[in-house]
Amino acid sequence: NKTDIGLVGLAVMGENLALNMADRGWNVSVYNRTVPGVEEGVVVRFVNGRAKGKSIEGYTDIAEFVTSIATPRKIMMMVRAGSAVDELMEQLFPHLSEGDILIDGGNSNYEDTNRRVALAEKKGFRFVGTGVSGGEEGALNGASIMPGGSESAWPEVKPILQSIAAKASDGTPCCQWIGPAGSGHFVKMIHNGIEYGDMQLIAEAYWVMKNLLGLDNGQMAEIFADWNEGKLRSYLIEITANILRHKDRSGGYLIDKILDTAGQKGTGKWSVINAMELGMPLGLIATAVFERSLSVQKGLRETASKQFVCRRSQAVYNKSEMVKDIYSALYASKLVSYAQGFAVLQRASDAFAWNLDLASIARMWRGGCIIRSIFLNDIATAFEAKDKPKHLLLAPYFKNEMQLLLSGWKHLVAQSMKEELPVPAFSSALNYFYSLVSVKLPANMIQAQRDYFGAHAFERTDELRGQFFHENWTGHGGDTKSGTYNV
Ligand code: NBP
Repeated sequence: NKTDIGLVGLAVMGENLALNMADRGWNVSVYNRTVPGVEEGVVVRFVNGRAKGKSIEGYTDIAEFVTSIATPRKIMMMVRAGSAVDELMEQLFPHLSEGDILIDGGNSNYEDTNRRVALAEKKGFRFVGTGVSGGEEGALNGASIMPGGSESAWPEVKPILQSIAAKASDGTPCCQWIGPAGSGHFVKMIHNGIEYGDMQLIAEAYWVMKNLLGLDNGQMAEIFADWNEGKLRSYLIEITANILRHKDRSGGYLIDKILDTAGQKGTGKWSVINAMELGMPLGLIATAVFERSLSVQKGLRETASKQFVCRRSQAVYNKSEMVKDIYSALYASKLVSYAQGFAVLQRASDAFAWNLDLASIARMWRGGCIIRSIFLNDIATAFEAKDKPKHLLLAPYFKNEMQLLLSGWKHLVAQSMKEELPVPAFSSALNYFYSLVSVKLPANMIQAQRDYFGAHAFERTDELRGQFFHENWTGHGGDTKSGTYNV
């Protein structure tokens, strides 16, 4: 009797995914490399521990593991992203049969996945690179799963992957086919980038409440809990309220004792690098990544804070008015962030011929993952409209929302700046918005400067587009233009 699926890598994600699969009725073979000298390996511990009594078979020999799975085999790899995946693939290849399917569920770089899909297919196998979001809890009870790669593998892996995925409120599984090559991992990367943005925005909302309104943790928790009943309803807003209420075992609130230096594991940075490669603005996520980097320079901030003392006025603000403005800033900036993120997905889809379905992606993120929220429904609806919006903020519903939010948003940013309180993501979003809706920008000056010092040439407003002119600005420059290519 062969099993339905194999799973390699019994760390936190692998263990919980295996248990989730078994709970949905699948027979699972599990394998983890054995560290020499360790008497009781990870596999033995798992099979005799959390997996006891479940339809999970443990293997410490890779050949036996592969043989135990029904063909065409489906083998999910949940190992550390990077070279571990390549090493593992090389170890698996000699034991596979034609048509077998390798599934990489780790946070792999999409370019690695592009390469691995091609490599596996060349050898007669199939490869699925899938983002899995939702952490430990999602892995066990339902994650958001974003598979892409060898398309013929989808009907084979679909029943298993959809069964272990979260279900949105309307019952649809948060797992649909994304597209070819590394598209699944690209989408997961942008998901994580948006997560960075959402977290920075919530942190700024908290910071204004605390520093300009002087609210205590309990009062702030109530505001976030209240927002969680409205349009901002989302997992991250919900846990923010819980975090603010959480007491420390030594008394007081834990949040007040946590050092203000934020870590990062790279997917935010990758999102920004890839947006830059595609020539697309992703300023809000970039700001969120850079703010984490600045937060880590704690010693420098301590020194600087002694030399430049930010002055707060003694103004007493109307609480309900300012909370409304903070809400507007948070919601509007979040819309900007999602608009930027989805625009990057669209550009990647065009550039790599992935044919991404943005509405389907928005729906997939409604459950299981860290950025799950109800407003993803509105995003999906906007992308499904017959007249596809050129940009998310131009969809009729969001255009209307932005018009309602703008006044409170700009007021809050202006007030925070006057009070010398940093709100970098709120203001980055606002500046992006103003630039977006400006028919003219000062880029004419940049083109003039580029032409002045480097003969990069410019287009003229009074000539046909596509013709490039070079000016002899100083009277002693030559007529030779530089190439007019853009990177
Ligand atoms: P880790 O990312 O810590 O990976 C540990 C697993 O990789 C262990 O099973 C380890 O085996 C195995 N491994 C390593 Br390291 N090198 C290997 C190699 N050369 N060959 C075979 N196996 C190797 O575990 P995780 O946190 O469960 O994450 C797994 C994947 O899922 C990662 O890509 C991660 O980015 C992604 N992810 C994690 C989360 C999360 O919340 N943690 C969420 C979503 C996605 P060993 O036991 O012998 O060392």
